[in-house]
Parts: sequence; structure tokens; C-alpha cells
Amino acid sequence: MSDHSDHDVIIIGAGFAGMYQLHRLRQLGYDTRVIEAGEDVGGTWYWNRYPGARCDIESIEYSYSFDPELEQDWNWSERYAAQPELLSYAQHVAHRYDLRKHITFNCRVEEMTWSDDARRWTVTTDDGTSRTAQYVIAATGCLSVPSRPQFEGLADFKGEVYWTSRWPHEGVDLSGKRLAVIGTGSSGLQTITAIAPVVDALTVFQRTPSYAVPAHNGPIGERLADAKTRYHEIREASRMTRTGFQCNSGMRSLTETEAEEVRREFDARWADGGLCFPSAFKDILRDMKANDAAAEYVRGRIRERVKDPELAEKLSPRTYPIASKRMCVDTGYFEVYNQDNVSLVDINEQPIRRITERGITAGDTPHEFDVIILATGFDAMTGALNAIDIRSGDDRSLREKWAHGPRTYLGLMSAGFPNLFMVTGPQSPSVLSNMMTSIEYHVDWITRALEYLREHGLSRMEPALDAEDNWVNTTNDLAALTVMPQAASWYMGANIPGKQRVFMPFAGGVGTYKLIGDGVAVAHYHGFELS
Ligand code: NA7
Repeated sequence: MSDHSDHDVIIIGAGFAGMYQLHRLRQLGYDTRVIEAGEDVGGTWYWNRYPGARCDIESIEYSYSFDPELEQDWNWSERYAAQPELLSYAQHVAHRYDLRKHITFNCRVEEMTWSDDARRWTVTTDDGTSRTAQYVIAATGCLSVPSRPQFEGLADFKGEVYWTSRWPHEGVDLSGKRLAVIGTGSSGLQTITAIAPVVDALTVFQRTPSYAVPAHNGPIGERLADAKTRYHEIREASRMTRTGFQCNSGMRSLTETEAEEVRREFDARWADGGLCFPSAFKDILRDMKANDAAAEYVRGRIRERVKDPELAEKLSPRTYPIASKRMCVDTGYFEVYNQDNVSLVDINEQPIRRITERGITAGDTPHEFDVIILATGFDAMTGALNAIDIRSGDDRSLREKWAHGPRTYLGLMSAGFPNLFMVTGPQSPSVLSNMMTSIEYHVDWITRALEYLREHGLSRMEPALDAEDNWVNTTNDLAALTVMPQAASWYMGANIPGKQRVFMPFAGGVGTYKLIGDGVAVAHYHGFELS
């Protein structure tokens, strides 16, 4: 299929969001082109190929729901899918719905300019090509722009350097080598757990320890067979939860529950594993006393798992509320520190002074390595959109508009930038949820809006400024009802020097958000200006 230059819709990104959006619009006859920086589909699961990379949501929930036949045909092998299986799934979907011919790969969007006269966006890519489209849909991902802290001397290091977010496709042989890992978020934890058994020596440089719950991963077995008999019911229920997957959210307050019963509830969730842990009681995210109790339970588990009490204490998070950063789901992470070949450097005690030709100097101690792995995270939620020079008709840029934090209506559009939609944009549930549920909801919402415009002979859609202001205030108010803004997290933009600290996701929950989004659509897109 030729990649001509004028389209109805341009979608940026061919991850799970961009692929589903493309499929929906093709079905409805829109001339749609996807621009994708990678060589193939898959987004997050195309780039993040580090050892041990795995989803933190169960396969049954982290999968498309739009086609019952796809649900029946695809067989997940594990309770939590690993990166290779998720990438195969993305590739299967691309093949099954014949998506690739509408995607331009190895191509990055650099600039976009809106013309109000033409009612079109001009989209310019890094190969110098310009295309136009009536609508642009940014399916650019929430965690797609790596954060690369400037460690002094990194360029001098004579060994190998790898970023987890850009792991070489051909893989890396780490056996018998001396390794450093910097970063102990999800990517760091998964990498450390996977490589510890094969490397000669591993030193972990930790700035902030993570709260982690066990995955209890394994063959998916009966879970899949059961899901296949009632997928529809599972999806319907998940869409109305707080998190976009089923969690049996506790209706009791921890602070009003007997200590023994609290313990029993936590034990049950621990035995089950996964991210449902903080949903045990309704006040864990709202009340510091309840939050402290949950945090202390997890620290107790770390003390059980790590033999050296001093080391266990260093690995125990204490400086931020539990679940105020996305929790990690681990498979034997803490036990790794019982191995003789693994050591921990707490960089609060021994700051990384510089990277040298031979390794890392922390405090006054030089450490020698063959390989340094950086698992330092992402410029989350706004990074990918701000990386594009997006200009409105009067030459205002989105980047400037968002300098003091993102401003959107429903996390779907931003005033002043008509006909530009975002899938899982800031101020929508996105990273606080099962991304698949949130992606499908947004894609369906955007598709329905485009159909509405088409059916009513309209060609321009933009949020009203007061609707946007109200939404920004609502998202801030909802976050302020929780303990989440207390952490220096990437939800707050706190991991990026100079980034405005503001809580970016919508904390009201997936189900509530859906009710609001559906209501806005039913009320003829209340809060949007259509013309
Ligand atoms: P995260 O969760 O942002 O983790 C990044 C880690 O790197 C975290 O431990 C950071 O410490 C650490 N970091 C970042 N910069 C530095 C510097 N300059 N020095 C030392 N340590 C540093 O990213 P992940 O990729 O692990 O996970 C992202 C999401 O992907 C995850 O939540 C899941 O949803 C999947 P900090 O905490 O900032 O002190």
C-alpha cells in the first residue's frame, strides 16, 4: 500500500494503542496511516527486551478484548506474560488484521502544525517527509521516552553499557561477567533477578528501594481455560473497576479492622500474588496510618526473605507511601541478595561520584565492572508528546503550554490543539490502571467521536478552555485525596530534572472515568467545541 501524503487520520505509534486504533478506523473506512519509530509493531514490548522483562498484569487481563475470536484463538503460556510472548502477540495481531501495510516503520514524527484554514495537521517526520491529516491520534505511550541521567564519566567506561529500555535485539551474553545495575524500579528488579544466576558478580546501585509483591508466576494452566469460558464477563467487570483489572477491592477500612483480620487479608493477597495487594482495604491509598500498616507488612516480608538483617533494612522502602509509586511484581528478587555473588550499594550513603574507565566510584570506593546496566526509567506520560514540536495555528506549542504541567480535557485532547487526540494521555487513568483496558476505552471513545463528527458533517473538535480547566482541577483534587502525591515519583514528574512536579494520572479510577467519558459522549461531547 503506497504511503501517499494526505490522510484522514495519522496515528503516531504502533504499540497496542496504535494497532487497535488503526484496526478500528480501517474497519470504518478511514484512510489511516501509522508512523512508527521502531522496525516493527509492539511499542513497549518492542523496545524493552531486557532479561526478565515481563508484564505486571496477568495475561488474561493484559490482552485485547475487542474480538472474541482472537481471545479464543490466542493461548497465553504463563500467568504473567514475558516480553517475547507479548511481542509475538503484537505481531500476531498485526498479521491477523493485516495492519502492517498501513504502517510506516523506522520513521519518527518530529513536527506537527495545525492549519485552521485547511483544518488539517501537517506532520513532518525525521526523513524530511510531510504528510497531512484531518485528525492526528497520538498513541505514543506513557513510558516510551527513556530517562538518561548524566552520570559523569559514562562515556569513559571501557566496558559495555546497556539501557534496559533500549536493550540490543540480538541479546547480550552476560555469563561470567562482573556487572553493575543502576536503578531498582520494575525494570531493575526484573533484570537483577534474571541475571543474578548467570553473572560472575553483580553490584546493585540503589537510590530508592521498591515495594514489591510476589507474582507467583507459572504456567497459566486452568486459568486460561476458565477465562475462555467467560472472557466477556471478565472484561465487563474489569472495565468498571478502579484499576482496569479485577482485584476484589476491599470495602473495609484498615484502620477500623482488627489487627488479626488485617493480617489474614494481607496474607491471602500475598499468597495470591500481584498488584491486588494495595486494594485490600479502601483507605490504604488515602490514610497514612492505613498505608503505614500495609508498608510495614511488606517490610516484614522483606525481612523474612533476606537473611542479612542489615541488608534487609537497606532493601526496605521507608521514605514514601506504599503504592504511591507503581508497585513491582517480583519473582524471587529479594532472595537474590542471599547469593554470595550479589551486593548492594546504597547510593544515599555512598553517592555515585563518577564512572571511570574501569567501573563506578561510589563514595570513596572504586568498583570494577565489565558491564553497566542502566534501568533508570522514563520521562513518563508527557515525554513522548513533548518530544514532538506540536504547534497550533497561531504558533503556540504544546510543549510551552504544558511547561507547568499537562493540561487536558479527559486526558484526550488539549485546548488550542484541535483534532489532536491522545490515547491514555495525562489526566486519564493510564498508568494507574491495566493499560489494555484504558487503551481500548480511549480508542473506542475516539472512534465514536470521529464517527459523530462525520455523521453530523463536522470537521473540527477541541476542548473548551473552561472544561479543560475544570478537568485539570478535578484531577488535582482527586490526587490530593490520596497519599500518592507524597512520593517523588514519575507520576509526579519528579524523576526528570526541571520537570514541573504535578500528579499526572487521573486517580479517580477506571470505572468512574468511563462513566464520565460515556456521559460526555452521550451529552453530544459536552465540554468540547465542535464545528
Ligand atoms: P522506574 O520505576 O522509574 O525506576 C527507575 C529506577 O532508576 C529507580 O529506582 C530510580 O530511583 C533509579 N534512578 C533514576 N535515576 C537515577 C540516578 N540518576 N541515579 C540512581 N538511580 C536512579 O522505571 P522502570 O523502568 O523500572 O519502571 C517503569 C514502569 O515500567 C514501571 O512502573 C512499570 O509500570 C513498568 P528513584 O526511585 O528515582 O530514586
